[in-house]
Amino acid sequence: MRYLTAGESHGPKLTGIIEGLPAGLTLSQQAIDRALQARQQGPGRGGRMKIEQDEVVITAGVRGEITTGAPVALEVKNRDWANWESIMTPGKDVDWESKKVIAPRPGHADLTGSLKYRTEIRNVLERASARETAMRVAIGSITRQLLTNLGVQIRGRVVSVGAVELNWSNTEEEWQRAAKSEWRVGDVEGEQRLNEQLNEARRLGESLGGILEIQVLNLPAGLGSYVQWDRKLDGRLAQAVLSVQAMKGVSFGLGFEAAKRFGSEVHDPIVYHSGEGYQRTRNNAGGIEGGMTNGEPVILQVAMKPIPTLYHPLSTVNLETKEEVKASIERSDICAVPAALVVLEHVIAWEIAQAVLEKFPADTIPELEKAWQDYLDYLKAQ
Ligand code: EPS
Repeated sequence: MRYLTAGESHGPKLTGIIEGLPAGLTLSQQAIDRALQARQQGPGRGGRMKIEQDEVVITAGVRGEITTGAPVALEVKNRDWANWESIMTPGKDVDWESKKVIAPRPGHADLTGSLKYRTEIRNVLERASARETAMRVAIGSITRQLLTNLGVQIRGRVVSVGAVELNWSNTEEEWQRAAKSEWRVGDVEGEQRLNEQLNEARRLGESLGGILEIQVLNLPAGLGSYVQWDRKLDGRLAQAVLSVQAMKGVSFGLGFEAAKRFGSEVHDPIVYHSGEGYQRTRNNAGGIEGGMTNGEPVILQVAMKPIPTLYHPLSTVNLETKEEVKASIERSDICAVPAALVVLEHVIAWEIAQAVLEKFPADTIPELEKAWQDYLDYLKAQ
């Protein structure tokens, strides 16, 4: 499978095309819309999210609710475009002046993008914007539905925001709380500290990043491969995750902590249970060894930097006069960590589905389901 997205933050719409989806997948448009709405939530979001009410329009590759095997085309409209029509309309004479940006924001694509494409900053930030992640959630939601049918579950939680670490002991109850919490955390008292920190950031004109955890459950051993560098699943997941705006680091399982311990404290002993096959006594590897799933949950932690637009801006240079000025202030979120969790769950769903379809190439869902089930039976019978 492959996909492409197009669209500017304040242009008419976002567009996506997926190629290679098997025929016969029953798609719930409501499930896509629920994912889109989840991405818009969370404390710390800015004024834009009061304007948008993201909904997907499927325009190709699906008949009724069933994929046909043809490319699937998707659209998500930008409601805010109504306020930008004179500035952001393709194929028409537009107003180039009133939303021109001449003070690049440190931490953003602004300066380097404008140098590279010899264009003004507006054109750079419109495409670099995290608005694009709405389409990636819609695309990922389709592959998530494919995975759900196979029994694969993806879940996420916020580990920390700024300097606030949340309590966590990995119980089912905490996971349920995290799924419902607006901060996506399992620690009720922690939410209070998060709100206080957010208010402080708002008062100071600051922004906040955080650490997020995503788990993928019920995957069989053997997705991905060790035989060539670009087939290693951890490498592919890392690329997908780091391609999301503001993501700066990724680790698997024990992560960087593994580098500080003896090998015997890091690697996961293998056991055998008749009728169930091989298992591990713990999961420090985060479910991936040799670039392949090993049958344990795949566990990633991802670091998100604070959003670069600051209401109390850093110094920069006016591109026209070359004088030192304060960076431009675009309307912005203060903290988008819970929203980013939704995005990460969905880009991960895409990569996992990709690995599934590489191991079980299939033109149709029944063929995929049969190959999947046969393989699960084979693993259990070992
Ligand atoms: C973004 C800036 C803000 C965010 C936007 C990402 O948009 P605006 O400049 O219109 O206020 O709201 O995020 C979204 C629009 C979205 O859907 O997530 C940026 O510069 O990346």
